[in-house]
Amino acid sequence: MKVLLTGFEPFGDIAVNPSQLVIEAMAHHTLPDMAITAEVLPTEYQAAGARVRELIETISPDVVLSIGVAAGRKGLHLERVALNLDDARLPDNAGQLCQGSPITDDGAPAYFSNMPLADLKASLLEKNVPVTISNHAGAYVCNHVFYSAMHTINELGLNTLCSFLHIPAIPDDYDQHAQLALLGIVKSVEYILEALQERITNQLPVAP
Ligand code: PCA
Repeated sequence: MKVLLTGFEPFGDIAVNPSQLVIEAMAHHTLPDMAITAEVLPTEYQAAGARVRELIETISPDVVLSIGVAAGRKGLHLERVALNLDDARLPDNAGQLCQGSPITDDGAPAYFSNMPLADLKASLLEKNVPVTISNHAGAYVCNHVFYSAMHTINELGLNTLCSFLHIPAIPDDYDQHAQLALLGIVKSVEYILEALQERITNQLPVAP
């Protein structure tokens, strides 16, 4: 199973982006029968959107899971909906401020994740991972990357399963408590990939 994982660089008040740390950890992971590409994206609408598209075109992955931090949220959030919308009070790291602009003129207003989110949620809860399904990934760079990935998959007619995972913020000093929490998030990403691999290998339904 070919897997593309992405995270993000720090931005705004987020001095340490836990999604970057997850990606750095996953880049050194080997999981049986999985080829994992793990890359940290710039927190910039255009550059991040273009890069995820390029990675999908090059790798043709079976699974794309992009990861970003959502300050204020607790537990893991599997995102269901990507909107064709850039809209945030905060400029991106390139200084681009987007308020109410479409991501593309030739795409659907929204894409639904094509991952079996309810099944993933159930298997994570079985393992005591606090997780919920979210219907709104925001309209900042995370949503932009999720939308760009779904749009690319649709345009290229790929069977790639794709969703976005929002994870909680960690303290700026990145203490030992945060380090332990981060290990839990890395383990949870492994659980997600293993659950998807099982479904794909055994040809179980993967519809949402
Ligand atoms: N979180 C932001 C962008 C980068 C990240 O990690 C978001 O939720 O849009």
